[in-house]
Amino acid sequence: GKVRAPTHIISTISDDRGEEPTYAGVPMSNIVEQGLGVGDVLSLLWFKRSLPRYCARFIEICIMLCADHGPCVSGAHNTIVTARAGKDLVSSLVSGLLTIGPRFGGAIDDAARYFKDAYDKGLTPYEFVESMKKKGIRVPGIGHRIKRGDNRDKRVELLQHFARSNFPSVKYMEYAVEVETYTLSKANNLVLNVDGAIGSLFLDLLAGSGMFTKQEIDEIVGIGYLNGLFVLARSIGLIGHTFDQKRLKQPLYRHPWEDVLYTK
Ligand code: Q5B
Repeated sequence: GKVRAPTHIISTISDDRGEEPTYAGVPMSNIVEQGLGVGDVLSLLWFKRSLPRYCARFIEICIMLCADHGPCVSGAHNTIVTARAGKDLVSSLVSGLLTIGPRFGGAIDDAARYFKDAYDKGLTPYEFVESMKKKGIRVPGIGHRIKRGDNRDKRVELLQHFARSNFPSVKYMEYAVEVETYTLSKANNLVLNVDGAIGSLFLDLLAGSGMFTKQEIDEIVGIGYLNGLFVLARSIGLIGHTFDQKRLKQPLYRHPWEDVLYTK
């Protein structure tokens, strides 16, 4: 028989060798002709399967709602400073992306991990939050710099409304809401934030859609797919901030001395 030289790369999500490229086996023309959207493409390339329409729509809503949150957040600030230093698009984009992490935008995976673990173990919100406190870990997906119990994050409400109307089950999200009720009793800024809403609702999508085995869900949560949603979404805004600064011909940024506490 034929002897094939060993390959150096294994790839399973896309193929450009045929007449037309395929994503997870689905030809590009099918994607266009069926009127599929970015949520469907993401499902094919990240999860290697077509998901029900409401799942693809949920993914698209996450991307739209996280695309930008003004110029003052960490990512946009870095991008603006970099663009004003005369750097190119990619440099400005990645300098903003590099701020995404456990405090800013990158708490989705940990929120999913901790909420799943606590819910599956049957911990009450009190037991969960207090056990996190004992370990010295802030609850991922809880807390915001400007959002408060009396000034909720509209994005969270929109995601919750969509899921309550379209998902077969929202048990993880309802658990996250119970956690929020408890954390809000401790401090008014400890709201369920957009990372926590997406993290808990994606658990509901994975568990309730019937499209993933338990083992696949554990792998997705373990590997950490979900921060990718924020990275992807916020890239849209960071690119916009780069163009905005260039269009406005903004000069090199220098932080004012008056805003620095010089101390020994
Ligand atoms: N405390 C987000 O903190 C922030 C606590 C907590 C228990 C918590 C903080 C946090 C977890 C990570 C997370 C995603 C750093 C946030 C996002 C996207 C964004 C951003 C935008 C966008 C805010 C005051 C007291 C202290 C703390 C305690 C705070 N959080 N305790 N669990 N989770 N959250 N990140 O306001 O006793 O005084 O020492 O790390 O989910 O990034 O719009 O800006 O779209 O761009 O700086 O929405 O909550 O509060 O640090 O002064 O803490 O609350 O231990 O207690 P703050 P601090 P104490 S969404």
